[in-house]
Amino acid sequence: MQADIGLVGLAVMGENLVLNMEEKGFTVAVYNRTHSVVEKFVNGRGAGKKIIGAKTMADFVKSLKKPRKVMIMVKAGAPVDAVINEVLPLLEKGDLITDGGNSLFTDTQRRVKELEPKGIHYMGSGVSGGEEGARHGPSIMPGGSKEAWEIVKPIFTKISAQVEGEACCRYMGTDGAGNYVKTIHNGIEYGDMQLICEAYDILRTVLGMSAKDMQGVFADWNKGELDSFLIEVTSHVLGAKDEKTGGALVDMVLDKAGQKGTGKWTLQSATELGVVASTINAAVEARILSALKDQRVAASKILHGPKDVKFEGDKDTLVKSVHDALYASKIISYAQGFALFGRAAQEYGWKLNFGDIATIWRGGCIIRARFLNRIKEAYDRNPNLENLMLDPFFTSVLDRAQSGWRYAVATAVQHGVAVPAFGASLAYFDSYRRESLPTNLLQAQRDYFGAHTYERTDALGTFVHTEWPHSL
Ligand code: NBP
Repeated sequence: MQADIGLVGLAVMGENLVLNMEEKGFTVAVYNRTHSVVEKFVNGRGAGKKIIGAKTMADFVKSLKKPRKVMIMVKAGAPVDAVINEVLPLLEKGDLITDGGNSLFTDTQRRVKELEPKGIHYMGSGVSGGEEGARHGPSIMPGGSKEAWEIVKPIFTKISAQVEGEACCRYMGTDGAGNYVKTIHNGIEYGDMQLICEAYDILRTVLGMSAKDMQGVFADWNKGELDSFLIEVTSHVLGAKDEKTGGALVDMVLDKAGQKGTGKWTLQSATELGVVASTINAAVEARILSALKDQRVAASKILHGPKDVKFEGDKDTLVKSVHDALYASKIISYAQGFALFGRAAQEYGWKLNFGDIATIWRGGCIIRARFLNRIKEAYDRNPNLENLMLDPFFTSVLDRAQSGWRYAVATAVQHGVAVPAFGASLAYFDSYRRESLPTNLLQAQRDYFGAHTYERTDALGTFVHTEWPHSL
């Protein structure tokens, strides 16, 4: 028996991807640094299936059909290089390695540069959807040469999620493009989750709603334009009971989160490329602040919020406004993410197809949502759209949602509820849509203390310096 593809790294993602591939008709060879993991898998979940468990890397490579296709599914960073170094001497020209982990796109660019001259195809193929997605159909974002893509295309398009007859896997672009798209996907995921948490916080803190009440609200929202995996997850989480106390399980979960590579990488890239990613930034910072639990507990006894505020408005109106704030902020977050794609494509010479990106995120991945169809349609209408907010559909949604959005943010602020992602999104909208910003004063200040010069509004392109009065 010869394998159609081999996979190295049998942790959560690897194991489930192998079962998915096997179920879709492929024979899969598997290898893992710790061999007992292979034995456990082939004798357990993989038993009786077209799966070849290899004891050594040499046996693993020997079991692969040519051109050999090796998928690496190990921890990102040095482990990926370790696997490449081990497998490389055993491969021949024309063989292919694809890394399915959350690798930094510049690592993939470096690996492509090292391996392609040796005649080995190298791809970075981001995989989203967690355990469930890997097992039954993830969203896959492959990057590398077109030739390499053609080699893995039949397998990847078959194992990925399918939405309306279309595979949630399309070629993203050369070298690190696939990993880059996956990184921004994860950044957007951070944003989506934080926005939902802010909606939840307004409902529970300002309106005093219970988890059970909110479960109904989120379930309801999931039937409309917010229909998405994460809203559904939220309603399920809010509905879960704690067996120990009999109350809502979510109320027993510690409010402390970490943040890993991809959120940070999204922000680093945005800063480097000079693109605003304020919604994602707010989400990452919210996690950083959440991690300061001890400081927050101590501060809660010293720093006080607004006193004697009681919500006296209409409850349904606020719930509806929070919905609108969530939807509008989500549009802003995606507008920023896609603007980042636009700049990155220019910078790295990728031909990113924005409609394709929205298409392959519609299924399999964590941010899957009905709303992605609207993004796809926007880029179908205008592939050169400068900012998603300018598409007529999104312009009209923002128009419609903005009064509720402002009301929700203002109410949260009045009640001392932090809404960093709602607020950052609204500030982006209000800055982007204004012909005139207060930056005229900023430029004048800079010229005052540093003779930086400034451009006059009545003589564009001419930079002048003024000896500003030092006393009046
Ligand atoms: P982990 O990220 O936990 O990695 C565990 C695997 O890496 C094991 O097979 C382990 O082998 C192997 N490994 C390590 Br650690 N160091 C190694 C080395 N120096 N040489 C060879 N193998 C090494 O697994 P995962 O959670 O399945 O994720 C795999 C990739 O997919 C990661 O990049 C992750 O960020 C990404 N991803 C994960 C998810 C998710 O939901 N978990 C979702 C999407 C993407 P061992 O058994 O010998 O220790």
